[in-house]
Amino acid sequence: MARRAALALPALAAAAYLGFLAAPASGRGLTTITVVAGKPSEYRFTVSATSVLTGSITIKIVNRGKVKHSFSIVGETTPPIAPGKSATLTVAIVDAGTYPFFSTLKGQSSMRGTLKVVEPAPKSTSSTIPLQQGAGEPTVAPPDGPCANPVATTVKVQMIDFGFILSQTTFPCGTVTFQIQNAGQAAHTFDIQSTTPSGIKAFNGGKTLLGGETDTEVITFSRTGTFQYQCDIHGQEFSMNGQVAVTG
Ligand SMILES: [Cu+2]
Repeated sequence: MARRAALALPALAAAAYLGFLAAPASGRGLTTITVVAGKPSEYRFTVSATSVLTGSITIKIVNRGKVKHSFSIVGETTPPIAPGKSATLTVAIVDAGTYPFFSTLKGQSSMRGTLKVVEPAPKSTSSTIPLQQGAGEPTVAPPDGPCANPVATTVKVQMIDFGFILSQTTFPCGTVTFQIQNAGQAAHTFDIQSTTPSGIKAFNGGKTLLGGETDTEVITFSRTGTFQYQCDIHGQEFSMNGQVAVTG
């Protein structure tokens, strides 16, 4: 099987990601407001919020006056509410705008107002971190051999849900500083192989980074060759892995 490109999103992973984004944030679009009728003025409404968010809006109307009042908005109307009693209306308003409300009872046409409904502000997430240009897969496969001429290199690594973007996937042997940033929302690790003192390739482990977090990891490549990297959490299931070429 051909190795997946670093940016490829497996269908399963993509679906899970979209599902996560579609889930509403807590409290968003679910609003409860209170309307007082009859107090401080018998033929006025007092509303607890001047503007609310689009979505499901629950309105509790409390009659603190001395006569019955009703409350009507977007075609939904309470029954007449006796003094001291309350009623609740739940309405769905999907478009931002200014919506009139009023009492429908005889002689109460002055008892009216408007409710301003606004769109929620866009939720800022770590996924808005600009993605850098990716290097793709290495085009060379250096043989396993000693490092004759060590060079210090810096490689930028971005984690996304679910893959890696490396600023370069081919670099010289020597000390490599990986500047790692999790640009996704899920937690990830960047775990890359190098050659151990006993001469075998082994993973170095990687710090778990939450969405938006960064870390710097310094790895010394004492031999040339190809080396694997992976997310220890999603490496197998979501093919969140790849390889680098370390040249002499
Ligand atoms: Cu991961």
